[in-house]
Amino acid sequence: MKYKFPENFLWGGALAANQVEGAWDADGKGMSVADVAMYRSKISVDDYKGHLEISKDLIEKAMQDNDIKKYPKRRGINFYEYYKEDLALFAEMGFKVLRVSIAWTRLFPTGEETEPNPAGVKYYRELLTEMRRLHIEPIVTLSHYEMPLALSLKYNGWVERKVIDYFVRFCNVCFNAYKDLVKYWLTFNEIDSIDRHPFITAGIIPELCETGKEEEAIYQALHHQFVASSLVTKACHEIIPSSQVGCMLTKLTTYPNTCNPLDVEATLKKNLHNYFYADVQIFGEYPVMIEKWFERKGIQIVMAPEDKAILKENTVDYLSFSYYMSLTESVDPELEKASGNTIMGVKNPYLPSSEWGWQIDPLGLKISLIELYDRYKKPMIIVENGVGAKDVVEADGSIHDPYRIRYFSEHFKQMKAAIDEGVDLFGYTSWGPIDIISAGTSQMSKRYGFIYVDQDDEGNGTLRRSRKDSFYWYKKIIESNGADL
Ligand code: BGP
Repeated sequence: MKYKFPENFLWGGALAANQVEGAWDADGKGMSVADVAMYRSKISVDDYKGHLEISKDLIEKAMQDNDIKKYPKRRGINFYEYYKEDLALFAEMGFKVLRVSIAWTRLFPTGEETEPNPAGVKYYRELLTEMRRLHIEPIVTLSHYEMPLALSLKYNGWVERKVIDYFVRFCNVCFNAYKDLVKYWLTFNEIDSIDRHPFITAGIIPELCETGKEEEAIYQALHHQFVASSLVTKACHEIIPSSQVGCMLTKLTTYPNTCNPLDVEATLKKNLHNYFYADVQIFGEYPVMIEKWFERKGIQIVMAPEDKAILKENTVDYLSFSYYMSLTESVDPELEKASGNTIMGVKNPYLPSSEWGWQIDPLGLKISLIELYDRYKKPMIIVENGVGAKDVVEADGSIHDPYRIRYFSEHFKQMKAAIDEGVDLFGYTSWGPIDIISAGTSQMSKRYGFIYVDQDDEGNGTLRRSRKDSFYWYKKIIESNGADL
């Protein structure tokens, strides 16, 4: 029984509306930034970094193009229609918790409406009610790559301060409409990823930025998201006194490639920059080293007089984060280029990689948990973790995924080891408990689920759901609260 987790540990899974729902223009929903994300087949460093960029021209073409095969996120896995069946499968596994997001454009199609779309409000009420009926606790992400495309085209997304008010309006509708159903809220998904994916996270279109000021625009947009996160945290506590509001970080734990102090210094800077995003939402102020970094880079952020107080007085209740891999940093640019097949950074020779080049590091999760708890002393929940893989359906319909069971088993053991060292971890939601559309590549073949969905990268298939071997394994883990690890 050495792996038994704390009583009431919240085991479950995590989804995002834009990657599962489909029904991209149903019942009054407006177009979101995700709806113009195209399918990408190759996974190379350049392609990975390149294809996430966007242009007004690409957007306008996509808005006229109804070839849903080109835009996999428009179809997702049709969760919008099948959610009762999928929730029943999650309940069969014994889920205590499910993380979902509310697509902003189902409630506010362009983001600027003064009243919400009733059909959107109704859909999420039915989804959340069904989760409650199945005794599954919702964790609701308010911004998960689903901002209105109209705000991106009209204002260059979050660069415009006015978008704060539109987001607060959207969140207030959610808090009031679902206050009897939802206790746990998350503001921005992987808020740190704005500097890696400025369009899907903040609606920023490079050509709408002042030439040479693209990076400044990203951090201006980020500041507006920080202010919005604080304002909605305040509103949520007022509307739902028992609520818990969290921030969310991509935990990119990075190791130095050698003990050369230059590598160590580069790694330290990378890890501190990664913390910056949670620092602001947990400590309520910008770290002085980030302010100095802005000065050196000539980045000037416009703040309103009231912003510092807003940030300081409305910090979050808990920290959530995603963890998939660890990274390795070298000051030698040739090394990074030479390693080639990892999506980011230098390849770590001590670690295996997934088929998409993400380095699999279970101990890195324990390291991450200890680092984060030591820094923030806040209750934590892991809200994304898992391995994308090309699963095979056998002739008899079975799907054997020992690699996924091994990935989870090793990561769960490290979670328990961290808890035994004093870390306050209150839950875990695997990423993509059911196969869904990849955020980064829009592929279906990058499968994360315990449940297989019959659909290929081009959208062919019956959408039939099938239990993989890992479905039965995770069910046992939840039943035994980890004792069966
Ligand atoms: C995170 C996103 C998730 C999820 C995950 C896996 O950044 O928050 O939405 O997609 O990445 O990435 P991918 O789907 O590209 O494999």
